Amino acid sequence: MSDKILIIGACGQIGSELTMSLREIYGGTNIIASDIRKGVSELMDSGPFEFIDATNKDQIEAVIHKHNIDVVYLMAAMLSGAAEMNPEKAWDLNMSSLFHVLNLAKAGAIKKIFWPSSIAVFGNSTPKKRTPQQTITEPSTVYGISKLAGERWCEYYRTNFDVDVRSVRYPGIISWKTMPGGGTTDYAVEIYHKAITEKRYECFLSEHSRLPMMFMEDAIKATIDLMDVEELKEYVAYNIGAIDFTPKEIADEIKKSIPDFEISFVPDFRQKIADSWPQSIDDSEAKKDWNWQHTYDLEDMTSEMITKLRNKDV
Ligand code: AKB
Repeated sequence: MSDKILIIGACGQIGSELTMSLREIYGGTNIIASDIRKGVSELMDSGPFEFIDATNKDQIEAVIHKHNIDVVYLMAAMLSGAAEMNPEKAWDLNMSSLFHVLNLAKAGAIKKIFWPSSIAVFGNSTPKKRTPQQTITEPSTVYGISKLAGERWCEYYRTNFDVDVRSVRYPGIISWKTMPGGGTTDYAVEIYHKAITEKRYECFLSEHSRLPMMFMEDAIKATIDLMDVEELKEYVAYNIGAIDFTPKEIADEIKKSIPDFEISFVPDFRQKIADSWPQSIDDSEAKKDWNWQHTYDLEDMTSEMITKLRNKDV
């Protein structure tokens, strides 16, 4: 019999595509989507849905019991830009939801957890190029502090209570189906939408801000592959890398399909966040331990984004 899986935060950017992929693999009825708000009809109509406020342990526990859940993907989080505006709310959402799920696993209510970490665990003192798995982690953002603390708590529950919790440090994720919200890497999604609808984009990062990024297909594959591994070899939260580019480089790639596209640069408070993050990621440990390999480069991704967005109402 298939595991019953609960996704908390199923209507967000990664959660929504993860839910649909898991439903395709394991069947709609085995995958319970949940969020504080309703999702798009594709998600609402393809399997069970429950309302859950991720900060409310009773609500999570009730749904776990109701559906006999084995595995939880906890995707609810406040991202970097939004977290700088709401530090306490971000800390509360990002940490209390994790504690609830870790404690439910410790008590034996579920057997496996996926929790997303981020390149935000790194900070200004981290080596910027090909940032290694193990290096200085001194994040300077509210979001980064919550992700680093989360990684340490996952490690603690794994070591002391034998909780099977797994994580990857997502870079910026780019997709055409669902918009991200509140992140620093969001520009790399907005740019495609604006290129198609307005042929111009005002970028909130400077033209040479290089950041690690990944196409959604690769991010979903990394998540599901890591959860499928029999046993974690070494790390609770793995670096995963794919591509890295600057706003100017992505704009130049878009111009190959939309020659009259124009970009301007008006950096805002998110520039400081971007400046504190790595430019590229060394993911050799993930490659070694669970055969991680990305597929999409900037060219493939741009061509798919433009084709798909042109066929969709944006
Ligand atoms: C953000 O920009 O906050 C996120 C992230 C890199 O974790 N996309």
